[in-house]
Amino acid sequence: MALLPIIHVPDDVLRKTAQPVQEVTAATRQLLDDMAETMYDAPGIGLAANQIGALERLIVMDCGSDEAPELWQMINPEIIWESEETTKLEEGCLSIPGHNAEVVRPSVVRARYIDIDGKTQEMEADGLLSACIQHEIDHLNGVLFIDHLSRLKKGMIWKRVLKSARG
Ligand code: K1U
Ligand code: ZN
Repeated sequence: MALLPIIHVPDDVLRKTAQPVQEVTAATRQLLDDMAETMYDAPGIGLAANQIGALERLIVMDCGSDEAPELWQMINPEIIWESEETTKLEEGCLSIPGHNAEVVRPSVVRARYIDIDGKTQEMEADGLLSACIQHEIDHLNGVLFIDHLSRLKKGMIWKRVLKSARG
């Protein structure tokens, strides 16, 4: 297992589209394990491959508790259904540290993905897990949570981000 450096905005890799994984190999499983270790160490509840500079469609999530962890490791995840009902939830991002904001997203989603054994699976998520899987799949498409905010709110965060990036 290895800890991987997490990439921060305004790095271009966070705006790139990750490519589908063609074959689940030992290297895929190793990368997912390294991503899980990196997510737990951060600490965070999710991590997408773009955030560690790998443009492959891989995500990890754990919205469980310390007593009952619930690790998800997904290959080529996609949303196949989303509810019309929406929920506003506060989000953070390990690639935009120190800037949280409320984001409105579909309350419930159904996702299809490939598991670490190469099997196609489906799952349904609500609450924090729903926001998290949508946030992580956004990363794979080069989308950040601030893109869901008003121009005013996004502009305020972006100004502060660029100021701290300049040092
Ligand atoms: O993808 C990421 O940047 C990870 C991000 C995921 C996320 C958080 C909140 C809503 C949707 C998606 C994070 O994990 S930010 C850190 C965080 O949420 C957290 C940190 C410590 C304890 C509990 C949560
Ligand atoms: Zn993020």
